[in-house]
Amino acid sequence: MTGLTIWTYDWVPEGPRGFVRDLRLRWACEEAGLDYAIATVPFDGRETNHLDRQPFGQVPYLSDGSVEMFESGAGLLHIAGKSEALMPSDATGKAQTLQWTLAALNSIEMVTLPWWFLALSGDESSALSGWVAKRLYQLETVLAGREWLAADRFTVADLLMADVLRIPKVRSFGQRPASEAFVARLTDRPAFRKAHADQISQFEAADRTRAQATA
Ligand SMILES: N[C@@H](CCC(=O)N[C@@H](CS)C(=O)NCC(=O)O)C(=O)O
Repeated sequence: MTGLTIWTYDWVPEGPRGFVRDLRLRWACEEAGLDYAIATVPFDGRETNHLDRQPFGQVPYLSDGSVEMFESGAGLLHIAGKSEALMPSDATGKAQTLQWTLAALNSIEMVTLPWWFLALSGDESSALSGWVAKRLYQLETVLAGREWLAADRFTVADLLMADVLRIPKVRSFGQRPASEAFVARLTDRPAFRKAHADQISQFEAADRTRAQATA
């Protein structure tokens, strides 16, 4: 595949629809007006069927000519490098964007994801709750004082932070009006809405294909 191609699963159950991380990459391409294709790898057998492309059997991964990469954050930065719409080219703006992109993954999602996962498995009293509260309220203070995380404008850092914060269990944690306004603002962007709708449509089409195959 020569152009930018985002790889995701061919189908997922209802629960993760609208949240599969290929959406991050779709959203970035939509914001930047970049052409891209979607390609799929089977959900069934995911533990082993594409380890050569994503060593943890997960999605997304992308190809862009000779470039092949996994990790949604890495993919986002790769895409952001193609467009000023996602990352400013001046040194200060770029540094701020990189900093907040990494913070979304390594200071926020790094805490919220295991907490969410433990709760899913029934561990609501997780010791991680205090850590989640600390991080989310620290971020709330930041967002109360500004519209964008980096460079006084929309960047890929906002996209990623909003995607981390919009997980329903995270979004509804405590009273955090600035964070809620941030997520609402970001997910109201036409590029997000298109990416989200496209992901949902893809998996709904896969439902129909599966139903025909078993009819
Ligand atoms: N750190 C990875 C996480 C990827 C990830 O969690 N992907 C999920 C979908 S959003 C997945 O493939 N889950 C299936 C599995 O882990 O078996 C990234 O950001 O790309």
